[in-house]
Amino acid sequence: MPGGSIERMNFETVSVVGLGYIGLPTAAILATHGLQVIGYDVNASVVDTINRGKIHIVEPELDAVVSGVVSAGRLRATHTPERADAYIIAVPTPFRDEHVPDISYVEQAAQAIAPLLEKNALVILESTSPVGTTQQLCKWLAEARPELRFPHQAEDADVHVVYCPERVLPGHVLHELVYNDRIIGGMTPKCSEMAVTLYTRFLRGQCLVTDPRTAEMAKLTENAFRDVNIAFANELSFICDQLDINVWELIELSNRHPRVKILQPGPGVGGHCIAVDPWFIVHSAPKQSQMIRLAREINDRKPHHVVCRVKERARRFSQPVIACLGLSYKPDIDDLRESPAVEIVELLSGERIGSIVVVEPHVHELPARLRDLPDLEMADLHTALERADIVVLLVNHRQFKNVDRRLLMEKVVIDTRGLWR
Ligand code: SAJ
Repeated sequence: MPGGSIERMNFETVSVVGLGYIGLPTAAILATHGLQVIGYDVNASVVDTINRGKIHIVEPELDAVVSGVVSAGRLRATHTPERADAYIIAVPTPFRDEHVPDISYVEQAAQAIAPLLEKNALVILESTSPVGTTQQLCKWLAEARPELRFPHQAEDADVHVVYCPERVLPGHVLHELVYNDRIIGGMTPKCSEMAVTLYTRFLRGQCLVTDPRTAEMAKLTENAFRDVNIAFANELSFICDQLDINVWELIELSNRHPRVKILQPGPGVGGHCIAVDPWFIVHSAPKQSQMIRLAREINDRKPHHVVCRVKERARRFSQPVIACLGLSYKPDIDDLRESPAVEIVELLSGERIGSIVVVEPHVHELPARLRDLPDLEMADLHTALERADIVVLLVNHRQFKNVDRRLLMEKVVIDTRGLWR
């Protein structure tokens, strides 16, 4: 730890701004560790759901934890921001057209909490953010509260500001929140010390202290690293299709080398993180980010490649039934954000090759993007397979793994995940 003695702040109340995939589990974990947590969200139905002890997202075991802390009176959700000792901002940071980062939700969060800030308050930004966002956050807060000193203005600031990225894997959030190491990018050593004090209330991993710009870049780097590695696997799949080689076998064999660990090709890269965050690096340093940009482009090309393969294989049919298995962006979750499977179904529908039957065991209805498309409906797995001429496996859900292989006989099978090889 840089800096002098650790001032043991006695945090009693924490306000979590944004109760989504990161904010809600974080609020719940803090509440189970003796803190009084106020969750603030602009979405009224989210607030109502949480106050009833329920959750609006799918994440293993989160429902039980939220129900417990709400009924114990340790977590409460609200539409209006309330005063606390510490504020954790976990709002979305999407991009606009041309992959320009949109940090307007961070700005709105700053405006919401600024009037409540008191001397010695701690403000933590957890949202994945372009480099420089934490400094910008300090400026927004300082503009709103000119009578307080902020850490970009003075080392001995009144309000302490830290960037501390979330790095948890959807589907394993409650475990990773506690056991992952945490990067702490304080604007000053004192800011970091305070954040370490708060996180060690529940953290079993280590706190790794740095400055906010390095912390912001570290988060982006982790996801860009994974994106580049998936792009390598996806590029191999293009090459193997061309050379008529089984890419799954190829990767399995290559990975038997002690220093080779190739990831898996798929229908493309989805989710709200890996398909988005590398663009924040490209936007900040476009000339220097050539491989990161190319990886994004390769991964974005994959859904089109899958559609071309379906078109080729569909030529021998007139009006085939195409079963598309899975819509979520990865297995065993309900999250459809940036999902390549949704994009593939939409593109296939636009090709008017035949009729499409979608199977997605984790959602009850088609997403808005697909709802009104012609010749497209949802069905259960068995019905879809019975009716299909062409089966396109898009997500390696557990339910699809042990499908009765007799139902696949005499059908064209395009397995984008290597699940049935
Ligand atoms: N994918 C492949 N091949 C692979 C691995 C993944 O095609 O070998 C695809 C998945 O199918 C999915 C996409 O990549 O469409 C992303 O899935 P993922 O499991 O790699 O990652 P996310 O987006 O669920 O979570 C990532 C994690 N980052 C890293 O592993 C570096 C997580 O730790 C982050 O906290 C999260 O992004 C985030 O919030 O940023």
